[in-house]
Amino acid sequence: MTTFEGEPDGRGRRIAVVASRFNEVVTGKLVAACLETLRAAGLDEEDVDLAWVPGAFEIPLVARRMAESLSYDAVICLGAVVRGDTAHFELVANEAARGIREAARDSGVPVVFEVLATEDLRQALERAGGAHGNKGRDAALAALEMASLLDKIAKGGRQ
Ligand code: INI
Repeated sequence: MTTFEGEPDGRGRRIAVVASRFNEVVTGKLVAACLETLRAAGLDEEDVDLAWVPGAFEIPLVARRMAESLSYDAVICLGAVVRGDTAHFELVANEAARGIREAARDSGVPVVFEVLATEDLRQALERAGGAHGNKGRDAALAALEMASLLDKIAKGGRQ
């Protein structure tokens, strides 16, 4: 039996980050932790590209474009949808999730989903460097792990 497991090693990787400006007090912290984690994992700065979009609703189009360019080992999506901000919370959160999933499925490139969907800003901040850690860091590690895992599967366990 072969067991496949990816490693969060950033050396030699190219990663794209798509982040939304809406609720930037949260997403800025997600982006900072994500970039710092990629750097600490060995990625060179020139091998990380960052695209800002207006809101979470716009993330899927840009994530898909970046994934389909096949220029990256993984694409990381960072956003914050807060229920208190809008009546169409569910629409924005669901469309972001669906679009990001489809970008990964259609491109074959890992597209990591860290679009927070919370009741209020406090809950979002707790996940952006507060009591619940920083989901930007988790996203970076997930992207690197997935890139490594797909490489290993492509080699069929002969490494
Ligand atoms: N976008 C977010 O990223 N988070 C939100 O909480 C949010 N709310 O609450 O409305 C939000 N709306 C904007 C949306 O993502 C689009 O940018 C906008 O609808 C234009 O297409």
